[in-house]
Amino acid sequence: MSRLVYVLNGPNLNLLGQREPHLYGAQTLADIQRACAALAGELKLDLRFHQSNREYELIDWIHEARGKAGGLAINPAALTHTSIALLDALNAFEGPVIEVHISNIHKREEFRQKSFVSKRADGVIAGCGAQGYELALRRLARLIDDKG
Ligand code: CA2
Repeated sequence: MSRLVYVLNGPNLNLLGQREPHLYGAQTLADIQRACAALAGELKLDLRFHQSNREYELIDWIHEARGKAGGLAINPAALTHTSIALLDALNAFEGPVIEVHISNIHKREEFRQKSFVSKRADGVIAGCGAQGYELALRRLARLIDDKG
């Protein structure tokens, strides 16, 4: 199975570390990308890490991952709660999908407690801060290793 993995990030996550540290911590997305790259090296994963404020770009990356990536982790940000288009794109991806949220969406406003993406996700990590991305990569590596 391919050891290529995509880590995708949705709208406003480029602002991490600049505002709302009580919710999302002090790490920037660049810090998270560096940590993911280091861990991907250890796990022998080939990492593609992207962020966009545009729904269609996230969908295009999911399409790009089809047929070639062994797994995908996604923090869809606010699109989690609204986007059937993202769910449809993920449904067209064959490999394992892990949904990541830095905050615990279940502890927050009611509108954050519904996730369209969870209808497709094989695993969901929420409330583990930026470490959630590392946990997602470890889970994807395990699933890829188990499939052989
Ligand atoms: O907890 C998460 O990771 C979220 O996906 C983050 C989203 C939010 O809409 C989801 O409900 C939960 C928000 C990302 C925006 O991040 C910002 C970071 C700093 C300043 C402003 C926004």
